Amino acid sequence: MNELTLEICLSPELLHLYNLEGKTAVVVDVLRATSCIVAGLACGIASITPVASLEEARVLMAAGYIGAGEREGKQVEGFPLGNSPFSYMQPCLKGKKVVTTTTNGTQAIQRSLAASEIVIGAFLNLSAVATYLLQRSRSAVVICAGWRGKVNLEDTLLAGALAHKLENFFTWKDDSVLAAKALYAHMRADLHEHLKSSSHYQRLAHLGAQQDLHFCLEIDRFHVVPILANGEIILA
Ligand code: 3SL
Repeated sequence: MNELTLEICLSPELLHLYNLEGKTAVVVDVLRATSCIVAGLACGIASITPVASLEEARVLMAAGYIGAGEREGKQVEGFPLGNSPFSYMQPCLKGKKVVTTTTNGTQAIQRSLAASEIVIGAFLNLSAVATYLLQRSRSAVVICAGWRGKVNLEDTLLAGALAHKLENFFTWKDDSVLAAKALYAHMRADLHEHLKSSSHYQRLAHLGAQQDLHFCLEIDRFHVVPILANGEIILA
């Protein structure tokens, strides 16, 4: 059997160093894009199409999609949804198609298209993603969305949590896996407390998104695995 490798790309700006071909890419943007996608699909949204630009999103909105737009943490004018997981969980969205564009998360997804498969990860579906990766039995790269090219603590911690769950089954050579795993081991007892001084946590706290911060750090609330298929994210 081929050796399965796990890699962690701490920022999309480092993606040129990784070969995604033949591998599963797990895109993570804990605060908040991938948490929204996981929560929305778990609560009944039919599909979520991630696009890089506001213009692309507006085209799909004109075709009947419900638009979610976020820039700099704020809801974009003219978009019915912002980037709070609670807005994605509204019963009125059941069965609907959503298009989303965010500052970092949807960009990271678009930049990972060279992978054989793209999986959406969050703390909300941590164990489901780990189990899925084991079942797929394919080498994987966790791609942390970060913030405008910079590394984010919350995405690194989620990558470390995945590495922790997979350590008996995958091998790794990169120090990014060791570092993420060590950080997670150090902070896992109280993720929320450790993240309070981190940059994006602070940004969202200033915007009044306390409820989202608590929600996005819940572990295993949903047992779903969103994957990208033909340009839209659906449940595996
Ligand atoms: O950058 C993103 O993709 C967003 O998740 C950022 S925010 O949490 O909505 O501010």
